[in-house]
Formats: sequence, C-alpha cells, structure tokens
Amino acid sequence: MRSFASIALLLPLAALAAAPKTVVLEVQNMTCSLCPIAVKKSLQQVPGVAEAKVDLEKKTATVTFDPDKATPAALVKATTDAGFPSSART
Ligand SMILES: [Cu+2]
Repeated sequence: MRSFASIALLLPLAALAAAPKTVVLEVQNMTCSLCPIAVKKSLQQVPGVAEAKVDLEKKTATVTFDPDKATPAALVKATTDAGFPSSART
C-alpha cells in the first residue's frame, strides 16, 4: 500500500513538467562580440527557452528548453532569421 501511494503522488508531477532538454547549436556568422548578444536574444524569444549561452570563440549556442514548447528546429530557425544560420549538433 505504501509504495502504491507514493507512485500515485509522483505521476501527476511527471505529467506536468517535462524534463528540460539541452541542445548545442553550431552558429555561423558570429564575427564580433556583439553577435553573441543578438543570437542570445533571438533564442530567448522562442517560447519554452529557459536559458541560452552563446560562445563566440567556439561558435556555439547552448540552449536549455522545454521540449513541450520548443524544438531544436525552432531554435535553428530563430538564429537563422536573425542572420546567424545554425544547425543542431547531434
Ligand atoms: Cu557582430
């Protein structure tokens, strides 16, 4: 009985919040220290994005997002629309 009760408590929580996912994007066209800011802003405008870290030297953006609301394709589109074509590293 005890284990059944704890499972019943845990299930609704798991259904509410999907675990955040992290994806690394290879970002093109970043040439100066202002570019990462533009990339970061474009990513933060995507619904479901919790955090975006952009690395100018490595030409990457590390994005944490809610997989129920955002997709890697939406993240790629956001930076591409801002002038920085990217692709998700797999
Ligand atoms: Cu720049």
